[in-house]
Amino acid sequence: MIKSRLCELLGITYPIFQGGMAWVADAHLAATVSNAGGLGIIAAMNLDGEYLRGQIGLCRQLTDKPFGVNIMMMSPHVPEVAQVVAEEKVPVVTTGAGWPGPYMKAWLAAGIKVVPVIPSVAIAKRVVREGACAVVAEGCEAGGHIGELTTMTLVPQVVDAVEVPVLAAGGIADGRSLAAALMLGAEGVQCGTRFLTAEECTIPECYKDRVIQARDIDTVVTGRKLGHPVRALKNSYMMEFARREADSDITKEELEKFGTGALWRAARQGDMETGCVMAGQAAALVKDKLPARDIITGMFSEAETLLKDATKWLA
Ligand code: TUI
Repeated sequence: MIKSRLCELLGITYPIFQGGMAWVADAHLAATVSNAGGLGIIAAMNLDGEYLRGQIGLCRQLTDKPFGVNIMMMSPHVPEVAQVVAEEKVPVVTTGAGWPGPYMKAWLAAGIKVVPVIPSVAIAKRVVREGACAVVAEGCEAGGHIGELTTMTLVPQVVDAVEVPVLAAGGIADGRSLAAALMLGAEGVQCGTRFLTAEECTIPECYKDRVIQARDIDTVVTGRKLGHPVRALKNSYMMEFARREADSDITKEELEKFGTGALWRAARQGDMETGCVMAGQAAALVKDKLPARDIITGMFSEAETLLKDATKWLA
């Protein structure tokens, strides 16, 4: 069995988080992952407290295992959803796309374990100083909003900089990448793209098929001009975004407006051409639709075999 400090700390069997993907990570997917022994995470995304409270209630009906809520710090509803998670005393909160500092005291006072997703060493150190019990170090192979550094370089630097357990994210979708993350010093992983094709994931089949069809160079990053780069699968929407971004006559406001609703169109409407089909570079490693439980047990058994066999490298 692969075990780490995270299993005891969070009450999970496998040290794996399912990423809090906007318009994807609902109570149904989160409860399935938690029931399979990982940590399922509900995305608060940019919806309000009422939506989140409903999802937390539903998740509690579907599982008695620990689960998490991801708070996207760019959402206009952060103050409200931050209060909802504290009132509901959700077991774990993860944060992304910004600085969670102002809310951390209230979450910690409610007994919540806070695990921010971070893109750099400096931010990792700051969140740990504020009371984070672990961090997810996310490399730019990931889908959605990303930082500058790769998983390979970010993870060991964060491991060296903080005492708390580090989870690796970005580019992890099978037993090999899981084993490699552990070798970098991570004590667990967070996977988003791999769970997009879980049978229990409620996105349209055409989104799952796009992920399965994706080849190595099929993702692209846009949005640098806006200060929040986003990785997604190449399609007409992403190409048009890149064209407008390169056009100096187009303002940031116009560009933001072009981006609004694009992920919703892909993930809820199945619009694969004018929607933003967010996925990480690991999409090229995802080849099948499986129950979330089989994704998790498959990754861990493959990693275990590889790690047991790793002495083959020693002369
Ligand atoms: O947050 C993510 N991935 C996301 S969020 C998202 S929703 C969105 N959609 C369109 C545009 C922008 C966002 C889709 N995917 N991953 C975790 C992550 N966090 N990546 C980078 C960061 C991050 C960046 C800056 C975390 C902290 C941070 O702090 C800066 C500061 O303010 O100190």
